[in-house]
Amino acid sequence: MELRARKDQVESRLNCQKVSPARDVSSLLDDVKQGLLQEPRRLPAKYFYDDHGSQLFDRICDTQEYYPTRTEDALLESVAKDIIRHCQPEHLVELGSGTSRKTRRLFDACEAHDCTVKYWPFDVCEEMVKGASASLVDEYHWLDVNGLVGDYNAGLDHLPELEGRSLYVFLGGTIGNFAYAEGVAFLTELRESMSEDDMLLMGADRVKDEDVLNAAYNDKEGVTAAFNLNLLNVLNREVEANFNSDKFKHHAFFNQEQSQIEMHLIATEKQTVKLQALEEEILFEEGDSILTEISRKFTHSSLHEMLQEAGFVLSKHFSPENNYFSLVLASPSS
Ligand code: SAH
Ligand code: AVI
Repeated sequence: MELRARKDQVESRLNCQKVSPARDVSSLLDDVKQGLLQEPRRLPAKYFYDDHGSQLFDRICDTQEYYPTRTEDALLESVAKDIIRHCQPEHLVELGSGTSRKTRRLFDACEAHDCTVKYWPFDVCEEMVKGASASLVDEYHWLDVNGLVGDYNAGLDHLPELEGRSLYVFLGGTIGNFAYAEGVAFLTELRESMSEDDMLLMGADRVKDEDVLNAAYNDKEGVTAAFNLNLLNVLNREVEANFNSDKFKHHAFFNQEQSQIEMHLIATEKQTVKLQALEEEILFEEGDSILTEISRKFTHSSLHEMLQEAGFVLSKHFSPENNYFSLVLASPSS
């Protein structure tokens, strides 16, 4: 095929649109006011994912210690054909799609089954959606990619209405970044936006040896630390703050009682930080912390309970021999 014709053919399969919020959500300034100017200090994890933060997350996935990505990828590779055969989707809608690296296992399975899906990657990071979409149309010559840029916490009602069965995909264990009630509320909202023969494929990280969990969030190369500290750069840029990242350190540990990893930024000395956009200052004492992320770890049964509470009926539960990770395929209960 001539270069021009090939380029046209690729471009006709590539789209990207913004998804407007279906309801009001707090802005970064609101979240900073509520989360940083009061104690205990905390911020929503979605602010990690500016362009640089998203690239750092992608590097985390390749660290030796961060087992979730390769475990889920291997599991998906082994069960993708089963999932596609069972579901026969016309659309694949992915929440928090990032680089879509593992989703390729599903496209490979579609190819094997002659099942031509349209792909709808939905992510808050525009650069990631655009970059991943461009690579995918190049790799899969039959694939239409319609990137969606927006915040899934702002509701799902403004997602495009799709004809035919959709497989909703929510990978990586990102459901663990929601507190229990928020996770159930999010899954309930997702279930309510689904048609009765749509399906959900969700990945969730499992409880395991504490050392393995702690190591995954404290990699030796310091990529997770850089990912956590990058949040301060986001605040410096977006709230005109003057955080000095040399005066904070990354701290991540498994909280057994809550069954979750907690990531914090800890002030290493007493300091005052200015937030110009808010005309505010924060005084940090040495040792003060900001909770930047929780990452919940599930048991077989806690995962089922959450899905059930959100109104899903489980079709299949896949896990590897070491039970490090789960992939669940579920349908909305009628
Ligand atoms: N699914 C990928 C990426 C997981 S990282 C994987 O399994 O590797 C979490 C992803 O969710 C990031 O790409 C991040 O940008 C996206 N994300 C986080 N909060 C979001 C929100 N509120 N709305 C939309 N996307 C969000
Ligand atoms: C995206 N999410 C599932 C990751 C996790 O493991 O909770 C984010 C992450 N944070 C630190 N490392 C990876």
